[in-house]
Amino acid sequence: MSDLVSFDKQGSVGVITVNNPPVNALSQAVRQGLIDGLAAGQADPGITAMVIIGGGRTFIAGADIREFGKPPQPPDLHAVLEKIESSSKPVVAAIHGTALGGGLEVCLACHYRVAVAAGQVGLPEVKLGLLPGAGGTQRLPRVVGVEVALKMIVSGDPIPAARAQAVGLVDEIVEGDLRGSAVRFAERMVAETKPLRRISAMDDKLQAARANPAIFESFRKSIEREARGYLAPFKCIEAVQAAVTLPFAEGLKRERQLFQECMASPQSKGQIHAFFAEREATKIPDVPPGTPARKIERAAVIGAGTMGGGIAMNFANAGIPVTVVEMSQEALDRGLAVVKKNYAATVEKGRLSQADMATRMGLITGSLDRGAVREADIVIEAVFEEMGVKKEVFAALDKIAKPGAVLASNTSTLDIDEIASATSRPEAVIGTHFFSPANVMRLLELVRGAKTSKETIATSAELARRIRKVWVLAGNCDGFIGNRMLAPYLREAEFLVEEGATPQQVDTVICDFGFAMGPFAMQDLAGLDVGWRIRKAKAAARRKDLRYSHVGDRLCEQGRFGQKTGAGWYRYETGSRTPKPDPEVEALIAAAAQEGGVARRRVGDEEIVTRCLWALVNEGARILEEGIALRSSDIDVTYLYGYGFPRYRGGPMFYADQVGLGRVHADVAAFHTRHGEPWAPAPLLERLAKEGKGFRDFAR
Ligand code: T1G
Repeated sequence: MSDLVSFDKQGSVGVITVNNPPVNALSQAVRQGLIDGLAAGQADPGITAMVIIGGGRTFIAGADIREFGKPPQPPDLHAVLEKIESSSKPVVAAIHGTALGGGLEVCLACHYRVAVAAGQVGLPEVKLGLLPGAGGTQRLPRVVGVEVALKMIVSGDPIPAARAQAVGLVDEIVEGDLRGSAVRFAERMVAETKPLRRISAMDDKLQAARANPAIFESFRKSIEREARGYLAPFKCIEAVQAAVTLPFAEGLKRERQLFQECMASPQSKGQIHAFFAEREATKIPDVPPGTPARKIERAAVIGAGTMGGGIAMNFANAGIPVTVVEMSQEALDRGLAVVKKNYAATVEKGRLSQADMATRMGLITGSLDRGAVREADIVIEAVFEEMGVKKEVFAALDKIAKPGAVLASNTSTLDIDEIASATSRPEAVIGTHFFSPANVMRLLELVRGAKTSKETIATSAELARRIRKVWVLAGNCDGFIGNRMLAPYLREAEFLVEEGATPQQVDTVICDFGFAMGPFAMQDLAGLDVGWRIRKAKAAARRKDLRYSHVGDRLCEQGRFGQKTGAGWYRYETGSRTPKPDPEVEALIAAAAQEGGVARRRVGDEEIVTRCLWALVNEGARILEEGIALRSSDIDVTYLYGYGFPRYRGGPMFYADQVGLGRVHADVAAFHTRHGEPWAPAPLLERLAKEGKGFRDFAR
């Protein structure tokens, strides 16, 4: 037997245990171990049945993703599954934790499946830009029917054991000792001489779809919007369709073809990069696992505006009592009413029960007394984005908050060290930059000040995990990682419209590239006045890096702040969020171009992509070499979860590596020649391009 798979007997049942921490991935050694275990069970006359179970915290969570792209090592998973299904002795899968991907495919090759109630099963391959490649698309529809199979495979979301039992995927939910229960279940199957159920031979659940082939076209239509730009979801549908139209063995072949098409596509590389980047971001070299972290049992939020309310909802959603402090009753009532409306909308959509809504609202308390933060383990300030206001709040918190409490600011651009200097405990101050809407957007940018302690970082990271945020640690600078890169991106977008493009052309090109939204529609959503205030503050501070198109200022001077004023870069009909091109804006742009002496011309789509993307990447390279981001993949995570960057492209830095830094640097250098200083290539980009390397190769 291999070290990672053990075989032992319990009564007349052979128990095959997979022990490959942390998630029992199906590495080569595990596959070989399974083959050996099955052979041992088969060969032993004293063995009448077998159980496959996972050691540690979970059943098998899939193929070993780290093996992808490497030369395949035998035995392949198909061979393992063929051995399981063709066994003459019943094989029972015993599921706890998560049976995912290849792990669920192992279960589907077994003759029976039992699970603990907390178990989850799913086929998440589509989230990696792939599809279930070991029979999952052929066996699952044979058990649960085509409709359920399509939902599970195309969404990639796991289902709980009870639901799995309801759809016929799990035969029994067991309590207590899983191993013992599975052995007893196997013995019962033998005693009752139950026929071995080989899923590959089952067909009845496919009849309905065979009689109604339109099911596939309508399912394709139903995902078009959400899966825009993605390859894998549509390949998944084709594979399930093959299960209905082809015999099992042919269907397997078709699945393999489609799997290889996904594996060969750049999309799976982008999505697999995103998978590991998200996990890598949580590793802070000087704040290792085990760094003491304060337990957050109570929280407080200063400010009940859009951000404050959304932040408070995160705490309530995680079961943490939170006090929201405001200056006036009217502002407090308005803020809490928005929170209530947001929860009611979620109940309306059936994604939250009325009872849960009441529980969460019950965890949110409003107060006009700053003293109410006295018991909080963390206080997050979400007040007006102005340094003076922030410092006044922190000076007050310093006197009220209990010793050891984390004092956090939701600032999106301001200097954390200057904010911390208003307190006597800068080690307890950290930036917790949420993204709007804060109860929806998954990204949390934690901003480390010069004096922020490791305990404060560890406590904030643990909190981020509890409120289900994907977090990235950023250094302290103007705009941290995300907004600092966004500034040159927006700068180029606005120069492009001055030079001849239109806002809708730029937005369309950027959306076709895969972004959830283009730069102009995004600004209208966020509000143009935020950027205007920052530009004015910088102008007042005579900041030299202030070269930008003045069209945005012209719009704001006319009170066009975006959706909230019914007009910005676009105009909006009352009650509608649909951006409509506005000839007034066209005229305003032409006037600004003339004023600036800009000769307007036809702007091509390719130029729009490269100028916007490389503006991001060039600034990203500066952020990396300054140590504001620890890794280029952290920048990718920031843009994937905070700015709607297409996941199948892996993030701006990964995308640049895929294109090749030689090409990126050449484009940037050409822009530098044509458009001047703001396009000076980042030294790191220049160096890596010369060395033929990528951002992935950059290590501090
Ligand atoms: N392969 C390799 N490493 C994996 C892995 C996998 N499948 N899953 C997790 N890890 C690593 C992860 O990088 C991290 O490493 C550590 O395990 C803990 O993970 C043929 C083709 C199971 C729900 O997509 O969703 O099967 O950072 O931090 O939050 O059809 O991991 O510590 O070095 O995420 O408790 C399909 C992927 C594969 C499941 C646990 N399976 N994993 O979550 O821990 S494709 C998946 C997860 C496939 C077949 C196809 C989650 C989890 P490190 P973690 P967690």
